[in-house]
Amino acid sequence: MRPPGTGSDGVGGPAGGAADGLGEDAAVAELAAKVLGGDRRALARAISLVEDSSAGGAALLRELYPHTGRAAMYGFTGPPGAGKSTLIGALTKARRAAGRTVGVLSIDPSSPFTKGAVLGDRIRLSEHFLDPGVFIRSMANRGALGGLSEAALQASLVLDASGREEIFIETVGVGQAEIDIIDHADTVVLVLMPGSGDSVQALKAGVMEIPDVIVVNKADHPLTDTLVREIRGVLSLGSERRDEGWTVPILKTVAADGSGVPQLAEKLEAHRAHIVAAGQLELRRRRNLRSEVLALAAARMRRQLEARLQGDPEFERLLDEVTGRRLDPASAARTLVGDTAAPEPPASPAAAACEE
Ligand SMILES: Nc1nc2c(ncn2[C@@H]2O[C@H](COP(=O)(O)OP(=O)(O)OP(=O)(O)O)[C@@H](O)[C@H]2O)c(=O)[nH]1
Ligand SMILES: [Mg+2]
Repeated sequence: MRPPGTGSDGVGGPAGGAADGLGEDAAVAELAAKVLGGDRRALARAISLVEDSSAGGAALLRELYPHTGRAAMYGFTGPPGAGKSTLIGALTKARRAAGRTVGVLSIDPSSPFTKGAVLGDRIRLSEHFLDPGVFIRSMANRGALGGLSEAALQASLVLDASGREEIFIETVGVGQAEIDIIDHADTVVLVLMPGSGDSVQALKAGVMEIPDVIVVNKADHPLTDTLVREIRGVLSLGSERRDEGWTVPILKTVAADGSGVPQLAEKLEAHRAHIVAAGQLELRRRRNLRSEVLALAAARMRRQLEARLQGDPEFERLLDEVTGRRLDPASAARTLVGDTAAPEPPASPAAAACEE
């Protein structure tokens, strides 16, 4: 199987190319129609296209975007090997039994495709590969426009537009890159496992503000209750929750045999019901879309700036000043932005408040 996202599958053309050809527009419209109709092959092509951040991908998202916002998005993160894929496999089974369609995006920000995680996911989720109600896609780090978290969000939007009712997004690790990816989900699940020093370090690193639900998987391990106690201890330190009125539950599961999975499925539904009822879902999505728009705008501005400065003698002279230690980098940047962009607007209290 070829790595997802390589090649544009006949639609779109090279990255950065124009999508203004009549034929190309028609191809994008046709692909969009197929995606909206739930066609699996079209879905695979569409995700490749948006991953490649080609002009065709952008045009496709323009068509699909009005049809998004319906799927329930669940993000799973946690240290390598905690059992995220096995859990998602078990939840997928449960949701299929309930008649829901599922999309799974498995994202590994830290490694190229050669690592075991993607292969492992394929084995763990293999029982679902032939089910047309389940669509599984793996993505790894790539030089996509705005980075992997944007590519992941866009892929999840394509899944959403295709009518997948539940989307599970898995990412390995608990660093900022993983959090950026998982933050687009409506409900975030942190999966930990007992008996690994890793987990406790992760707790210390301040990840506890992120999850809505905490799972201690591999509850067949003797140190399970120790970990649960540690987590309770950290949670009781009173980290600020982003939703009022929701107590982060700690669930014990044995993903390998399905124990605790029905309870997890219930909690996921309960969390979703809670954020919908409290008006938090809209707020979260607004916050997430805000950072998405900003990230894309920043990436665009950077490209514009780089293009503009390519071979610019003024810029080279400025760099000479910096390398000659006569001008510090921050002052040079200020000179640069002053020369190439509109002056900074006065800070407005409203904008500052949005920054958190
Ligand atoms: N004993 C035990 N093993 C489990 C359990 N759940 C998963 N495993 C095993 O743990 C290993 C890792 O599971 P995965 O589901 O691939 O874990 P993951 O978190 O997706 O791993 P990465 O994607 O590589 O980070 C596999 O060998 C699973 O069979 C469990 O509840 N108990
Ligand atoms: Mg996995």
